[in-house]
Formats: sequence, C-alpha cells, structure tokens
Amino acid sequence: MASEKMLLYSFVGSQWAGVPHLGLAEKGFAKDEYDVKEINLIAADNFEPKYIAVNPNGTIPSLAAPNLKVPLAESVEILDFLDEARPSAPKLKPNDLPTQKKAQSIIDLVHSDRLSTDLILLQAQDAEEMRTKQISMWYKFVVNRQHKLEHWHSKLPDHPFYGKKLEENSPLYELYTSGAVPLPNHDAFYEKTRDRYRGFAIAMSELDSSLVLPYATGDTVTTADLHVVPWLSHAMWGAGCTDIHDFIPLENLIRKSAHGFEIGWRTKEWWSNMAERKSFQEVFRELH
Ligand SMILES: N[C@@H](CCC(=O)N[C@@H](CS)C(=O)NCC(=O)O)C(=O)O
Repeated sequence: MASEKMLLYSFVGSQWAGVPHLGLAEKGFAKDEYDVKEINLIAADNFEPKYIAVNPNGTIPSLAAPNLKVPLAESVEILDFLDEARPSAPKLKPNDLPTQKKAQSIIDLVHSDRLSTDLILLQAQDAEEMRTKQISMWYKFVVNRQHKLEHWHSKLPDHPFYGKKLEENSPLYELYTSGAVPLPNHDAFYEKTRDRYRGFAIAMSELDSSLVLPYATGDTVTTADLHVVPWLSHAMWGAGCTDIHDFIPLENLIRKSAHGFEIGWRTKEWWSNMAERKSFQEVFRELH
C-alpha cells in the first residue's frame, strides 16, 4: 500500500537536500508529517537501479508524495511543491513578477556550474591539494562511484544512465587513483581548477551584488534564500570552515587562485540574518 506521508530522499552530506529540509521547517511541517530515507552518496547508493527509478538523474533530493504521480527529482520543484502544499504558512514564492524573476536568477546562479561546490570538494589547485584529497573521504566517494557505475554498466549495458555517468566519472577516478605518481594530465587539471576558482570568485561577487537585504530578494524570506543557504554552507564546510560565522578558510582557498578575493559584506550580512532563523538553526546546527 502506498504511504500516506511524503517521503523525502535525502543524505546528511547532500547540499541540495538542504533545500527541502529548510522548506519543511519554514513551512511548519511537523516531523511526523513526512518520512526521510537516507541514500548514502559516499557509498554511491544513488546509482542503484532502484533509486534511478525514483530519480532518473541519480541525484539527491527527491520527493514522493501521495498526490504526486511520479516523485519530484529537482530541489527547485520540491521546494515549490512544499510551498503550495501548506498555503496557511507564509508564501516562499514571491508575489510579484519582478521579485519572482530576481529570486529565479539567484537560484539559477547558485545552481550553475560557475558556483558548483564540486570544485571545492573534488578538484585540486595543486599537487598538495590533490594529495590531501587522495587521503580524504573524497577518494572513497570517487572510487565507490566508479565501481558502482562499472558494475551496473556491465549488467545493464543499454541503460541510458550508466555509460554516460561512467564517462563523466572516469577521468576523475584516474586522477585520484594514481597514488603519489603524478599523471601528465594532473597539471592540466590543476590549471583548469585554478581557472574555475577565478570564475567562482567572480560569480560570488555577482551573487553578493544581487542580494537585496535583509533577505535575498527583500523584506521576506523567499525560495531564493532557501537555495543559497545550503550552497554556501556546503562551500564553507568543503573549505574547512567549522564556525558558521568564520568565512576565512573559504576566502583563503579561493584566494589561492583569485588573489585578493573577499566575500562581500552583503553576503555576510545576509548569512547572519538567515542564521537567526529557526529553520537554519534546525537544519544547519553544523555546516554540511
Ligand atoms: N539539480 C539538482 C541537483 C542535485 C544534485 O546534484 N545533488 C547532489 C547532492 S547535493 C547529488 O545527488 N550528486 C550525486 C551525483 O551527481 O551523482 C537539484 O537541484 O536537485
């Protein structure tokens, strides 16, 4: 029998799972109104065919609900759904078109490749960063993904997901598993990473200029805020920040390629405002 509750597929270390968790808290859903199923991304459980049947992209989060024919597979759609599902709570989607457009452009920016936190988590600017990654949990992440993808690709060679994903993961797998022996393509990888950090710095400055304050689009919390918080938390965590108000490790990491970079004052002020909210304190007791 189908469950009568919503079911959120999540993972503690998932950045974009933070969006529905904040949404549930902001909209006042009680913990017994939904179930959460953890899908371990480090073990690559998101690549199991059973999960690909829920979310064809193999990503977290997904949301199943009694009134949904198929689960929602994108954090943007999930947050919009939660917003509509509880009309008695303050609306997260802005009322007027210009503010809706503003919120959407902020959401698009933090979801874009330019601000992808994979840069911080998985890439390396130099050999020292690479060695640190090779003895960190990211090694396990990359290796487990490769093994899971190889396994399922050999069992299901015609499945549209596995071949493509394997092509994506293989170059990273090769770089991570080369041990202490540098491969010729490591240098190109560092160069590309440094370039991406410079782009990341520019995109962060653009984001800073677009924040209205006290919240991302003005006086009330909107969907935009609930996408930016998990992104920034993940970037800070990945860079080694432990105190939610200490941006220095993130700034230092970006500065290695983008000299003189500083996180803007608007971003810092916006973050302090968000950190005061109950939803933030519930979901981001610690950076993740
Ligand atoms: N556009 C998707 C992105 C989701 C996404 O990339 N989630 C990450 C975790 S935060 C993931 O599942 N990565 C695993 C993978 O790509 O294999 C969304 O907003 O829901």
